[in-house]
Amino acid sequence: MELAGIVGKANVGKSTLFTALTMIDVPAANFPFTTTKPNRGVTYLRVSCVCKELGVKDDPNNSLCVDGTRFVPISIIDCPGIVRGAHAGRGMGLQFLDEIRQADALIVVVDASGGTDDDGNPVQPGTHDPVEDVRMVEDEMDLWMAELLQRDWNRMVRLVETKQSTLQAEVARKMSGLRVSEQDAEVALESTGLDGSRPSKWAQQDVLHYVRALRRSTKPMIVAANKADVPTSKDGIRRLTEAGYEVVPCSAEAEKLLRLASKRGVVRYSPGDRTFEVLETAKLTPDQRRALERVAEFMASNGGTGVQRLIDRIYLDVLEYVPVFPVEDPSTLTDSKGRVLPDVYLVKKGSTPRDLAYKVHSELGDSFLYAVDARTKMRLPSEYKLKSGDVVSIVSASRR
Ligand SMILES: Nc1nc2c(ncn2[C@@H]2O[C@H](COP(=O)(O)OP(=O)(O)O)[C@@H](O)[C@H]2O)c(=O)[nH]1
Ligand SMILES: [Mg+2]
Repeated sequence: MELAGIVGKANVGKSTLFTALTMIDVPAANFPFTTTKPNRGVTYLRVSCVCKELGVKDDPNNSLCVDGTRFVPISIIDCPGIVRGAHAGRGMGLQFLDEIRQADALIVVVDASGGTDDDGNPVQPGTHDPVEDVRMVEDEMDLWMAELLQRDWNRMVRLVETKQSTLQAEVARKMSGLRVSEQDAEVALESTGLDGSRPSKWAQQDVLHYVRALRRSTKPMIVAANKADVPTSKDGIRRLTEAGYEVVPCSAEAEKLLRLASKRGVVRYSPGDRTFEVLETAKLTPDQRRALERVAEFMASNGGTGVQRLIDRIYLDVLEYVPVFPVEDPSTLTDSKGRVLPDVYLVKKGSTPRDLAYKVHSELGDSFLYAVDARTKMRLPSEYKLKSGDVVSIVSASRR
């Protein structure tokens, strides 16, 4: 399952966001969730399902379908608050960094209203620049990654310069726990213009420059400009955007309130909706009514609470994942158990049918022969780039 980490300093709303994202109304009993830790949960990416277009009633297995929307489960972690010096073990530093090793991407939560200082203490709104908070997270990660490399630097340099290995192979080996591949290591090297055959000539700054490129491509981030319901957030959101970050203004608190109210049957609201409908006005106290009115006002100006948009943007726009539907039988659109459109897989943009086969199962990848487009029943060329909503059947040598 895909995994996103929620990171940021203390008191910006990480746990509120985590609670909102994981408070789910849909039956989810059949997923092998990693609920062993309290800070791990499951949220959903919402993509449009192909069931309506194809005129079938689906029987989802690895995801859920509600009225033509596929809910693709995404694992999320609420990380401990991060402080400057975390890479050297300050605060809960190393624990934070350990938690995000396996993440595909990071949601960096900031208090866009500028009402929280470096250590998480409340201050006068508008007095703290949220850009600094994103930089802090970036810096701590870069220093941590640089240290990881430098610990073994001399040995790596020797192997590379005696041509027993390459820098990208050594970096990938050293950082495989962070899901850094040899190709990632090579792309980062090219983007910096550093000489990978002479790492002994690299200065400390070069190492930092290199890991920054590596971090950007292997742990891309989106900024949750949280507390966007507070008026002073306008300025913070502008600063974050001007600094070049992918920014999604949001209110975790509003989303949490709506998901709770929806659970209790007070409102009709589905995550990602731009508005909600009050169902039981009579049951509300004046305070609750006012709270919902404030949420409605905020949503009208923000186009919703922004919380679901975070997940959609990070997976579909930042990571550029493409949802595809593998089936075993292209005529019935079923798997071996007869389930119609059982699964949706997220593949990276540019993936081929063989890449999909590997994602389903490494053996299926190894024995891959070709794939068939279930809509046209035509064989797909081997270099075909999968598109969103493709329904494909993989034909392998091992299949009878
Ligand atoms: N106004 C506003 N306050 C929020 C929002 N999200 C969280 N908060 C408040 O910010 C404080 C810190 O929230 P919490 O989730 O515990 O932050 P964490 O330390 O980052 O996990 C709490 O008082 C929350 O009620 C939001 O979207 N808007
Ligand atoms: Mg927290």
